[in-house]
Amino acid sequence: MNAHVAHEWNFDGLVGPTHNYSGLSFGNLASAKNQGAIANPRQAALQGLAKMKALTDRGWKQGVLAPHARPNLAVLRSLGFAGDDATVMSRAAKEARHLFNGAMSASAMWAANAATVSPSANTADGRVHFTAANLNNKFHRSMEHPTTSRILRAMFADEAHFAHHAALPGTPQLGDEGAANHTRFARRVGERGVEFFVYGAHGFDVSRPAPRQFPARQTREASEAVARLHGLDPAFTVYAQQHPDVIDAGVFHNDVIAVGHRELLFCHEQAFLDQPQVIEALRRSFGDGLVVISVSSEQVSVADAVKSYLFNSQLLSKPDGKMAIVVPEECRANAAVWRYLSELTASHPLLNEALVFDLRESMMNGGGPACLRLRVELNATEERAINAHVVMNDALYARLVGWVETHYRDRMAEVDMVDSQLWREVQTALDELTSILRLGRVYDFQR
Ligand code: SUG
Repeated sequence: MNAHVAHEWNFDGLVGPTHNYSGLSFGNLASAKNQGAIANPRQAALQGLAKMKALTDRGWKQGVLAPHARPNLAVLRSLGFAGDDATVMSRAAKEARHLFNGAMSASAMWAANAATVSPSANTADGRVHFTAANLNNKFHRSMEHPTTSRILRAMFADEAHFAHHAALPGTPQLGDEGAANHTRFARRVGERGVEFFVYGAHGFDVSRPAPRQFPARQTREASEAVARLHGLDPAFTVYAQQHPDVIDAGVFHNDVIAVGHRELLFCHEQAFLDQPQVIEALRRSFGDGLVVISVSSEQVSVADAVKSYLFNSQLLSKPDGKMAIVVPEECRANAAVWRYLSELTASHPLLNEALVFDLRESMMNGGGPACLRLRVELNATEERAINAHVVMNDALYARLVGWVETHYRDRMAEVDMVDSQLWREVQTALDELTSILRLGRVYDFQR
């Protein structure tokens, strides 16, 4: 057996039954714009599953990351709402709507924010390392990491191969948003390569450049802590700051403006502060052969990039070594973006195919194809050590579609959320899901 035969796996967040539009993410333009819109959780989950199935059918390695239980009654109780479950929910909804909506959010679907993952080829102890993201910039996301950690441990349980780190301390100075601000470059999947950490601001030195209008969710200090925890070699670790102006233009995570895979960096020319130096640092660390596609503002404006999510795409290796790019329908609907992408894939020697998916329900909350997935590079030995029940295949797809159709509603407006019947539905659904995916007891209500 050759341990170097490795694959990039994508574990996609399965959209949870309370998916809704509450406008919770200041700085995320889609979330603000669609506040109060009526969501369709069933459709959202089926759209995500359709992407997973289509990529599986093309031969890419795909798994499923379970949703979280909502409302998060434990969080509401910790904030002083007492009584039975129904009373906690109705009091919170009446007295502190923002807390109630936060406790209802299905935001764990955006798996790119679940954790930062370093493959064994890069880590000092030769294990795959996971650090759950503290997501402390937003109340509704800050409550994800305890459950995320339990789910990741239930999927990657073998301590001989997998190391799990708790989220960093929950202060904005150590704000960590996980893989959405992290990319790995390597000549081949599974080989030692460069880890690229992108932060929005310095957490402690406020004299450094920072966005003015919207928050920088990730700090340099958080990125450095994750690199230390994972035992990364500084010679193969590069840090870069997001351009503060693009954060103010709605680029709340780096994966809204840049994506990388193997030897390719695909980004907007305004993605990083001091972009030429950033690319130079990457070339120095990577060595020869790094390919950079830097898209100019004339080709695609930052505003169009944010609207279409061109860079919130997945780059996937094909058997012949070329790559496909997975983009949302919004790219096809944007004339400038579609023209650019069609010309790129018709002429580029490496990136030669675009795959388009309807992810509208997630997109309306600012979550594109790349937000929905967590990448984990696994060699053959590690692949055999994962929980096989989370691996996408025809049978699991059919089972999960049936599960969604049985348990999910097709409408979620604000009024629909204040309903203790919904809480019971979620519990029933997730109990069943943990047995399908063999996760054990990962939810508070099961413990
Ligand atoms: O954190 N939206 C998410 C979207 C996350 C996208 N992830 C990546 N770019 N990797 C966020 O802003 C909106 C929820 C609401 O408004 O109801 C939300 O949480």
